Amino acid sequence: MSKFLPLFLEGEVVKGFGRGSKDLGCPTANYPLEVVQSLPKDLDPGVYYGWAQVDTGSVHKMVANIGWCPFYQNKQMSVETHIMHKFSGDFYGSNLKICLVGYLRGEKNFSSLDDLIEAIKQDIANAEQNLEQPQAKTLQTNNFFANKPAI
Ligand code: ADP
Ligand code: RBF
Ligand code: MG
Repeated sequence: MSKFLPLFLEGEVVKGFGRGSKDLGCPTANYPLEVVQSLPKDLDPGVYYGWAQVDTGSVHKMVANIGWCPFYQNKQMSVETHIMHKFSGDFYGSNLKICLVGYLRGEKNFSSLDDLIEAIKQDIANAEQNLEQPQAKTLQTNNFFANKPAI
């Protein structure tokens, strides 16, 4: 199931579906299609936890949803990352690096928006816990997140 983990991804933060995830208290930074298309073909869709870095900032905990969002029946697969950090504003156009560390669950359909929000809250709590494990923590300081000088 998790033979591809840890998986490192990088790309620009683009506009998503604008469904107001932010209003739900859970903004998600979306990747462009080219990043989605670069994923291993048989990576399981679902909810992952891991680490995220905006440009050359600090490396924060994150949860990422990879898939078609059955609740919204998207036609195109998406990769969206909620970073567990309070930012002072939007960062569209910035570079986002993420490391997928572990898998939480498959994507589900929900009968109400409240149930979806409740599930996301639980994902965040599970991610918080799992990322405290020493094995997960070593990835926070992986060289992938180092600020390498431009050549
Ligand atoms: P969109 O549909 O354009 O993705 P969202 O409501 O999902 O809109 O909001 C995502 C945007 O919010 C991100 O692209 C980013 O600029 C901003 N943002 C602010 N704080 C966060 C955060 N903690 N995690 C993810 N994105 C954040
Ligand atoms: N969408 C779904 O349809 N089913 C899910 O199980 C699901 N899980 C999610 C888990 C997390 C941690 C996040 C950040 C998003 C998830 N979404 C899911 C995507 C959600 O529909 C999307 O972020 C919406 O734009 C929220 O309004
Ligand atoms: Mg989004």
